[in-house]
Amino acid sequence: MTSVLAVLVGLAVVGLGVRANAADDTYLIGTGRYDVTGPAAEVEMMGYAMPTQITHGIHFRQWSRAFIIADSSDTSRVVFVNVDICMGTQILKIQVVEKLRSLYGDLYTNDNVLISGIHTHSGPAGYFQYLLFELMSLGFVKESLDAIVGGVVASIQEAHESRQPGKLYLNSGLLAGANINRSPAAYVRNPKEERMKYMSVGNDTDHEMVVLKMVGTEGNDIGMIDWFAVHCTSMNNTNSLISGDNKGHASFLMESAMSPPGTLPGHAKFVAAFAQSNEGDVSPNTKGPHCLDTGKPCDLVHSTCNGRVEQCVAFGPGVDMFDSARIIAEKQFNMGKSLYEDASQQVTGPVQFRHSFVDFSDVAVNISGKILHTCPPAMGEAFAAGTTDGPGAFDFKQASNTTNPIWIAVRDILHKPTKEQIECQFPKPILLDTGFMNFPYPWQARVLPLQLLRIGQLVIIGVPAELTTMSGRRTREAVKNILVKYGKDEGFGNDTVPVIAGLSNTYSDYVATFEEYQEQRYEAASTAYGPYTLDAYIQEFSRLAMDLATNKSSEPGPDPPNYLEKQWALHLPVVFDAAPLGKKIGDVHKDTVSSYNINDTVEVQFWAGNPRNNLMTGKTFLTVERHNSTTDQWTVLFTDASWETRFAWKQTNVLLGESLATITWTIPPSTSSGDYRIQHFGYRKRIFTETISSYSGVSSTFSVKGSK
Ligand SMILES: *[C@@H]1O[C@H](CO)[C@@H](O)[C@H](O)[C@H]1NC(C)=O
Ligand SMILES: *[C@@H]1O[C@H](CO)[C@@H](O)[C@H](O)[C@H]1NC(C)=O
Ligand SMILES: *[C@@H]1O[C@H](CO)[C@@H](O)[C@H](O)[C@H]1NC(C)=O
Ligand SMILES: *[C@@H]1O[C@H](CO)[C@@H](O)[C@H](O)[C@H]1NC(C)=O
Ligand SMILES: *[C@@H]1O[C@H](CO)[C@@H](O)[C@H](O)[C@H]1NC(C)=O
Ligand SMILES: *[C@@H]1O[C@H](CO)[C@@H](O)[C@H](O)[C@H]1NC(C)=O
Ligand SMILES: *[C@@H]1O[C@H](CO)[C@@H](O)[C@H](O)[C@H]1NC(C)=O
Ligand SMILES: CC(=O)N[C@H]1CO[C@H](CO)[C@@H](O)[C@@H]1O
Repeated sequence: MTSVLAVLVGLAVVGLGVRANAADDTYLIGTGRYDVTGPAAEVEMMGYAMPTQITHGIHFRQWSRAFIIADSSDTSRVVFVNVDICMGTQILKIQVVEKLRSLYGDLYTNDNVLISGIHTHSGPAGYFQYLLFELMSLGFVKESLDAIVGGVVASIQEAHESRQPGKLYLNSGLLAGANINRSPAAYVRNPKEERMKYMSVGNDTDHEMVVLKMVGTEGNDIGMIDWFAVHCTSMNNTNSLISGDNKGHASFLMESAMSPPGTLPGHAKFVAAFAQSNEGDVSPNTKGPHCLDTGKPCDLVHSTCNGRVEQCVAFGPGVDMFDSARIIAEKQFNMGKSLYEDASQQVTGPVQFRHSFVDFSDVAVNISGKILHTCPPAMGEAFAAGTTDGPGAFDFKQASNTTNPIWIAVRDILHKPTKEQIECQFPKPILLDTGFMNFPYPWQARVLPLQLLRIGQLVIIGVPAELTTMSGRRTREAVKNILVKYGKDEGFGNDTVPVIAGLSNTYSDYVATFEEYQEQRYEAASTAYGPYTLDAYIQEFSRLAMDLATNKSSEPGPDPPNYLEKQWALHLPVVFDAAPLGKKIGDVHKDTVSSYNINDTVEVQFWAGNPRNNLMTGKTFLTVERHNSTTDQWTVLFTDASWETRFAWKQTNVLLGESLATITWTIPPSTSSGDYRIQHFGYRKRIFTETISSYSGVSSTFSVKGSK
């Protein structure tokens, strides 16, 4: 009797253990991080399309964080790359894959590498090949693209070199108070029954955060990826210092927390990515929109004050934008860290991937037997109205059809939409018929990449756009349903965890639901391929999911074009740098005072060279150093990648090539008493010879009355 029971129990254990056998729950895990910070001067920032928002220095550096995960037998691998930039782009992906091919043959390809942007609106622009996204940056900016390509590839190389056996765990939880919906008037158009399903998980935004924890076989911490939907628009359109915004800072906070005290930013062994998800209609500015002039709430439908958008701005929870970015970062970090610590759902099962290119200008979408079509891309009027995170200008409003004759005339000069296009995009009032604008090269993409990465029960859905909250929910649900229903043989069960990796591989603006599209707020006006864009995504992702579930390879689809050779780049190079008579570049212009206390801000100004002469990739434009009296040496405590420092650059005399670098350091409460100094490093370009050479400068030594 006992022996029969024992056998039965034994069988049951074996049965339960099928998916958790030794071969199936160990992975080869590699992590890497590299600097991608672009030109810190004179380049438009990507995101707000605000002509005056031009880089003038660095608050903290931008990084690429790469994760390679292979099955234990190393037969199949996927690469997830999270980059502190506004979005992944087609030309970026093309160049990264080309470089990887030359380094590793066909180990890393277009199909198993996913590049997702965090959506910071405070990084240099120009890393695109479609003109719509290059208008404000005066075309293509090679310096921006090269910095990102180089950093992404280097982070993948580091991950490749660091691969080690380890285990993966999943966890998820709800984070309230870190995001709000910025188009609630569109959200409420979704069916009531559907909205009721999500009342307890955030209502009109997703509160759910998903964490993938990576540990070595000895239980040593390796890294994590955290997905949470919130725009990186805590820093607003008046900011000119490069910044990873709330997600970039959350990554730094997690990496610091997992490292010995004093580890400089970018030097932690632990790699933590805070990645973007379905944040299309999701703002971090939790105080909501108000009129700047009266302080009253804006009009809900149009986001206007007295009929215009300029004064309607949403504010974050902090006293200023830096403080708001910090608070939203800390909320994500605290939640992410506790999910990491408590993660117990072990990841088991194969590593797989599927990828298809799809021509979105005409997808036949089968909606319960009725065949409907997506359209060539076009942007609606509300695209020009902007959002409450960064309003537009002129007389554009969200949710409106003003058909102002002046704009109609401008539009028709660029391209007059055909009757078919107007009907296809209806009710979107077309402002830019981008799908037909090809001068000097296309304004918007037609061919889009769709990608699934599978790591055991985790399925990462790589979307080349910004999905609204409800669009993301529908996409996740569709993919999961197919995998669970048809994928038993491939090991998919009810525990399948689908996550949206937003802004991946290519940028194609927004995706609103069909119902939200009717409201024509900003996200709908920017849903480029018409009212059935989301349905097309769901259909095509369902196809990839079906391929995954049934062990079929996926249709590769049409290759995207490469327009690198055609790019217009009107952005001017650095002319030359000089210091005023009697001064050298690197000399102090305004020095520090002799002593400071905790919370004071130290400020020093140097005669400087243009930061574009050398991006100081992997290095720094500044150091804050403490004197060690035992060794008589200086220890670097902060760099330009630190939250506590700011490096601001300003041209003071254009004709004479003179400029100043202002470095500030806000002394944090943990600082020890002692003698300190600040150094500045850079490169200057000489007149006539155009040679570029390095220089440095140092402040006077000052004392800090610290807490230790
Ligand atoms: C849910 O969101 C809608 C707006 O999208 C709002 O009107 C409603 O008050 C919210 N309900 C709750 C319970 O928060
Ligand atoms: C941006 O934030 C600053 C505070 O840091 C605030 O003074 C300014 O009004 C904000 N501007 C916009 C357009 O949001
Ligand atoms: C459309 O989908 C229905 C099922 O909803 C199917 O019966 C029909 O064959 C499909 N039509 C086409 C043209 O694929
Ligand atoms: C916008 O208004 C014009 C004139 O009233 C009308 O003809 C057109 O159909 C409207 N367009 C949309 C997309 O509603
Ligand atoms: C999976 O979920 C479905 C629907 O909730 C349920 O009917 C089914 O019993 C579940 N299967 C398992 C193995 O838990
Ligand atoms: C420094 O500022 C922090 C945050 O505002 C405050 O809590 C702390 O008391 C201040 N410390 C000193 C020594 O002023
Ligand atoms: C000074 O350097 C020595 C030798 O590296 C080290 O042991 C000591 O901790 C340092 N002191 C401070 C205050 O950092
Ligand atoms: C297309 C595809 O994924 N084929 C896989 C089907 O399953 C076998 C056995 O696991 C794999 O070797 C194939 O690669």
